[in-house]
Amino acid sequence: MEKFEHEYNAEQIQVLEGLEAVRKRPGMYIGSVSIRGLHHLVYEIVDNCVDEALAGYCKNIHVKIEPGNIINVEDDGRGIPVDIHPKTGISAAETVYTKLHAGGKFGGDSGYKVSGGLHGVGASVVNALSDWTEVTIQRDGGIYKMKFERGKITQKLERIGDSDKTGTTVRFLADGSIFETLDYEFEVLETRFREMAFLTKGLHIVLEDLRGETPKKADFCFEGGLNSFVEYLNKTKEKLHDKPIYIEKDGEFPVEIAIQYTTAYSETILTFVNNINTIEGGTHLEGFKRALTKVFNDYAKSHNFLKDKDNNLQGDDIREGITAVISVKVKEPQFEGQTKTKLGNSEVTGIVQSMVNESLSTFLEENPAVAKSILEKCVSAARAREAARKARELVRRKSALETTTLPGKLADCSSKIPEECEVYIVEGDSAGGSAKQGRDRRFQAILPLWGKMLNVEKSRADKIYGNDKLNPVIIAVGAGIGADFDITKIRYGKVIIMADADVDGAHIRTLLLTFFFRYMRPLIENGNVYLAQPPLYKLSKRGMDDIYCYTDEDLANAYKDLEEKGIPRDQLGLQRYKGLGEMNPEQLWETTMDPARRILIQVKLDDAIEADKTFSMLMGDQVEPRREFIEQNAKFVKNLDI
Ligand code: 0RA
Repeated sequence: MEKFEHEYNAEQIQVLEGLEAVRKRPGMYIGSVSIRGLHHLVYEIVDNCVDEALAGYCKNIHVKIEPGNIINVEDDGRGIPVDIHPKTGISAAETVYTKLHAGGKFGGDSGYKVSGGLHGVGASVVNALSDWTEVTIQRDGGIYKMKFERGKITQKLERIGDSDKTGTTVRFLADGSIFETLDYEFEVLETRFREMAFLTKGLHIVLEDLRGETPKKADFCFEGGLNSFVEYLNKTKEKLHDKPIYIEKDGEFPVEIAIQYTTAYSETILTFVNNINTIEGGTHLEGFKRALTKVFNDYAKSHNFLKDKDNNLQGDDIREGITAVISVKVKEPQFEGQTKTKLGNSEVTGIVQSMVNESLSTFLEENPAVAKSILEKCVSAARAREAARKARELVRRKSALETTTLPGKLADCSSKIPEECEVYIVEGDSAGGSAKQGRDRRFQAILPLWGKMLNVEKSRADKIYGNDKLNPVIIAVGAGIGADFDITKIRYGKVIIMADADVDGAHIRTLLLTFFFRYMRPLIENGNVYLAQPPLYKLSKRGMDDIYCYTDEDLANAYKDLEEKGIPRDQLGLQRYKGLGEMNPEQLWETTMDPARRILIQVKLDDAIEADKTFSMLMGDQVEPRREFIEQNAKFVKNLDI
């Protein structure tokens, strides 16, 4: 919005070409045309409203999903300027919706969007990818309206009435010929808006879904900002101190941090740059970690928490059980890394570091009781780390002696090409036996597990190394665990969990997924983890091929199909499978293992934040939230869990 004194005629031509380019290669601008890209359109529009809120002018954002998947976003900001450039006749508002700002958000290394200051960056992209867009602006005593189709103006901005309010309303229908689906997922938008509301203290965001018979509504406003975020993440965890530690400073750039320790063994640190989740971390996280390590070590030494003064606490010890959210606003962020979600600006490290150094050491001096409970936990984490190191060395030495011995129970496949190999992790000896006989041994390996699996959510790393249930899994996968995990070393392209479709099966599935999530997360992120889907029913009749049904719905459909072919229900034998063990090797192959016929569910990590919460809740100490979750998701849990 800064300059409107360009050569407009030339500019205009460029505008059209620009939006054509967006329609030709939408992925460059919004990542993909899947549901993810679709949701991105809404985020682009809402981001502009959040910018207006950050500038101090907008308090409320109201997002509606209307019937027909029309999105309506209304804010009470100043309203996009409506003044018209005298030479060109083009309004500022029209320019915002038709001018493609330099570079695409996902396009190469230039032009990454800087939220918090630069208005209207994505609006033209949304416009270009929409069947139609309507913009209504209230400002300067009037109501103004303009319309577009597929990015081209069809109704110039005109004053249609009077208003003493200010604000902007955008309504659009995404282009069905571009997107794979137009079906917005309420829960996905809800999660993102909750996050946005946490990140912008006091901003009120309402999301309404008016598509179904019963409308849905989510309403977010957090006066506590990041403190509220951390409390939300820790809802089902045991806290070491009541209130989060809060750091907020506007130095060279704004930094906001909230920290709360729990009794958990995992660490959850979320980082944001200009409200964008930097999943791969970067210099802000680096600065935070350095300060944390230094401040706690200094405090431990000066207050005699360490027996051996030369023995420092390590970063990992100090981060055990931590939940923290870090939010920085940087003018020209450099994003690096595989998914361009790692902050690269080197000046950020030192600034965050000195800020945290100062605030945190003051906090500890002023709150000795909190300092004590955190440090006691750090010290016991350090002891456990030492024990873990010994356990690990023992494992290493053993395996060095026995030269890469694979677990005795593992029936390996003959191929050694990871991309084509799969390992089935199977619960129980009898199912394991059938799987071994039924498999295609060229590329399918079987690893049977039995007995009680370790709950990693309640165990420290020292219990995990050398654990007789997990060790075979670690060695079979072959890529190490934790910080040592190396995805390039995996021995199988597919790691498939095969468990019964009952409560015990769900339990073992959850335990294994928790383990993969906490100790081999790249395996999930890379899409290597799958759940096998054994059938629930078999329908049979003499002279007819058996029909396997994987859900109750499948069964109902099969009955209907057969009835239409003149085969009534009472002539059919129905077998209900209670467990994998009831199937013979051949059946197991046909229904659950044959790549041509089986159903595999790929475990995805769309939202690591929510997954983290779910795992700590499902596998953690508190019973009540778990019971609630299972009641609310009874069907979900029964069929699939997580
Ligand atoms: C630039 C200047 C001004 C408002 C905005 C942008 C603005 C953009 C959007 C996009 C969605 N909602 C918005 N609200 C405001 C106002 C400049 C002024 O009044 O002086």
